[in-house]
Amino acid sequence: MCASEYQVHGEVAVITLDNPPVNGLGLALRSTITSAVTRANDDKGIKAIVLIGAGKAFSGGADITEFGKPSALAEPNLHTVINFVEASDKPVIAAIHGVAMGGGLELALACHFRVAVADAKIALPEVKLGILPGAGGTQRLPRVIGVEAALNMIVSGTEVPAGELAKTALFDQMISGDLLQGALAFARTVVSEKHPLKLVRDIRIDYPNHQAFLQFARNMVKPVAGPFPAPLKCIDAIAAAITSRSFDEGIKVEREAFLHLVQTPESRALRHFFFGERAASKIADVPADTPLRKIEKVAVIGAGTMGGGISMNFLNAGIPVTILETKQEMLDKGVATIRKNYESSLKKGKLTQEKFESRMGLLKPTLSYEDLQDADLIIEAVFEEIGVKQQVFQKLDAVAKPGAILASNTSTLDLNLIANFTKRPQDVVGLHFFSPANIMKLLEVVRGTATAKDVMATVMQTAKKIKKTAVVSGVCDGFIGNRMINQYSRQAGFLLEEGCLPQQVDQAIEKFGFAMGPFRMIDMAGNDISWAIRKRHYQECPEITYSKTADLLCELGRFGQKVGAGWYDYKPGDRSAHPSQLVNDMVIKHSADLGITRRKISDQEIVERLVYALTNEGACLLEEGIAQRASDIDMVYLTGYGFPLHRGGPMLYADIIGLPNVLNAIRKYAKGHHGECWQAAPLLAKLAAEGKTFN
Ligand code: T1G
Repeated sequence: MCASEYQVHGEVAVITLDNPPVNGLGLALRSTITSAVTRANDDKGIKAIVLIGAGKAFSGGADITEFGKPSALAEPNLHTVINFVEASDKPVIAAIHGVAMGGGLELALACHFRVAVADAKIALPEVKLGILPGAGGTQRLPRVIGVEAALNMIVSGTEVPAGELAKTALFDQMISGDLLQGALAFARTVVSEKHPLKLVRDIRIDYPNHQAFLQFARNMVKPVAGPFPAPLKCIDAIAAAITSRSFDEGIKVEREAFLHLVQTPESRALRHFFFGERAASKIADVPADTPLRKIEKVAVIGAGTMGGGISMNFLNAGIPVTILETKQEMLDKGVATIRKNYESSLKKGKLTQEKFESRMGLLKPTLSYEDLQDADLIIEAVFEEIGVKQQVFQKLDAVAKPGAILASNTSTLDLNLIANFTKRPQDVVGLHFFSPANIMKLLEVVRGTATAKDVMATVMQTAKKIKKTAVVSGVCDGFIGNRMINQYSRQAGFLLEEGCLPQQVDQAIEKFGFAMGPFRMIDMAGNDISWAIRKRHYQECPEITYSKTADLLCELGRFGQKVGAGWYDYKPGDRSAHPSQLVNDMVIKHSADLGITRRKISDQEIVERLVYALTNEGACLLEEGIAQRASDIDMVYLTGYGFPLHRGGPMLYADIIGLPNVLNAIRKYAKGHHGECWQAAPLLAKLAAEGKTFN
C-alpha cells in the first residue's frame, strides 16, 4: 500500500481509494482497503478512520472490467471488504464527493458514518448493467432512505445528488468546504463525543402493508422491464429486506439474485453496451491528447428534414448555427420546422420557454455562402447526388476559412470523392446522422483517406457534446450500418420469393426484439430510397443480386407511408401497417413467375437469415478495416437500427449463440435459394475454428 493511500492526521487514519479513472473496487483496491483498516485498528494511536476517494470520485463501484474474470470473486471480494469495514472496532467515516455508485455506495453504507458534498452523485445503477446491487445495497439503502425512495433508486438506477438525501440517515453531515478537512473534523467529533458506532444493518425496517406496495411496484415495473429480468429481481431483493427474519437472510436473497443475473445474456449485453459506447469514442491511431480544433460556430447547408434535425443537435448544446438554403421559401420552411419541433417540446413540458427562445436565438438563416465564412464546422445535408455534393463542396472550398472542418452527411456516397472536390481533403469528414437527426443517437463518423487526425479527434469530441454515440467508419458503399442493412434487406426479399409474406417476416423479427421489421421499416423510410440504391447497384455492382419483388412494388408507386401504400396499406392519418392483399397476391404471383414452389418458413429461419446476414457482413467490415472493432458494429445497430438491446447487437448475439453454430447455419443457407449471398466471411470462419469470439 503506497503512502498516499494511508495517511495519519493526528488520531485519524485517512485511507484513500486510488484506482483511476473512477476508483473501481478491483482486487488491488479491495486488498488495500482491508490492509489499511487492519493497520488502523492495530494502531493504538488511531481513534477513527476516514475513507475518501482520489480524483473525481469516491468510487464508481465494482470494477466492471473484472466481471467474468476470477479476480472479480478473488478474496478479499467486495462482500469481505464490506463486512470488514463494518466490523471495524474504530469508527469508519466515508467522505463522499464526485460519485458514490454501485459497490462504492455499498461500501459507504457499511461505514459507521457518512459525510458528503452536496453535489456528489449517489446511485445504485447496477440495474442498467442487467444486475442488481450485490453487496448489500438492496438491504442497506432501504434502511437509511426508506423503502419507497430506495426502490425507486434501485429499480431505475438513477443518480440523486447527495444534497437531496441530506436529511436522511444516509448522511450524517454535508460538508460545504474542503471535504477532507470536514471529514477529519467530523471524525474528531465522533471520537471526542464518543459517538457509538452506527451499523446500518441494525436499523429495523418498519413498513406496514408492504405487500400492497410491492405488488403495485411489480405491476408498474413489469411492462417497462420488457425482456430484462433485473428490475423485478431488484424488487424481490428489497422485499427480502422488509420481510426477512434477519439482515443476513436478506443478504442471502440478494446474493442469489445477483449471481443469477450476472450470468444472464441480458446482463452481458448491457455490460457490452456500457463498454462499447465508451470504446467507440477511441480511435486506434489518434492519441487521446490530440489537440482539438475549436468548434464554436457551426453552419448547416440544407434546411430539409436532415438539415433541420442536424441543426437542432447543435442548438440544443448551445452552439450557434447558421443554416443555409438556396431558396427563401425552403429556408423559411426549414426554420419553421425547427421552431415547430421546439414548440411541441415546450407544450409537452420537455423544454422551458427560456431554453426555447435561447435555442431559436442561436439560429441564423441565410441564403448566402458568404455568411459561412466564420464557421468552424460546416455540415452539408443536401440532396444525395454526387453532382450536387460537388457544387456544394467547391463553393465551401472557396468561402470557408482555413481550418474549418467540412462535413458531409452523405449516407452512401464516396467520401474520398467528395473530399477531392476541395483543395483541403484533410479537413473533410463524413458525419452521417440518422433520421430523425435530432433524436437518433447514432452518428457514423466517416474517415476519408486524407482526413486529418485532429479533425477526427475534434468531431468525436463534438459528437459527445451533442450527445451522440459516434462510431468511426472507413469509406465503403453504405459505411457500416447501411452496408449491413443491405444484406439484411436482400434476405428479406428472398424470403418473400421462397414462401413468406411481409407481415410474417416482420412479426418474426419483431418477436426477436427489433423495434420494426424490414418491411415496416422501409415503408417508413421510403421504398423509393432503397429502389434508388438498388438501381445504382444494378449499374455499379451487378454481382449483388436482389429479389425483384421490391422493384415490382415501386413500379406500382407504393413508396410507403408517405404515399399511403407500400408493403402494407395505410389509412390517412394512421401510421399503423395493414397487410395488403394486393401486395401479398403480387408476392405469391412473383414466386410462381420464378417457378419457385413456396414453402413454409419457420420464424427461426427468418431470424437467422436476417441477423446472420448482418453478422456475416459485419465480419467482412472488420476484415476490411472499415469498422475498428466488433463492439463498434454492435453500437451502430443498437443505437441506429433498432436492434434489441437485450441481444447486444449482431456481433455479440453471434458470440452468445456460438460462432460455430452461426457458421453451420450460414453453410446451410449457402445451399439454398440465392446461396451466393452466404459466403461465410473468412474472419467468422477463422474465429469459429479457433473457438474464439468477435468481442
Ligand atoms: N468499473 C470499471 N471502469 C469503469 C467503471 C466501473 N465501475 N465506471 C466507469 N469506468 C470507466 C469507463 O469505462 C471509462 O473508461 C472511464 O471509467 C470513465 O467513464 C456489487 C457489482 C462513474 C458516472 O454502474 O456510470 O458495483 O473508456 O466515460 O462520464 O453492487 O462511468 O476511459 O477507459 O463514463 O465521468 C456499478 C458505471 C458497477 C457505474 C463516470 N457502477 N459508471 O462517468 O466517465 S457494478 C456503475 C458510470 C457494482 C456491486 C456491483 C460512469 C461514472 P475509459 P465515463 P464519466
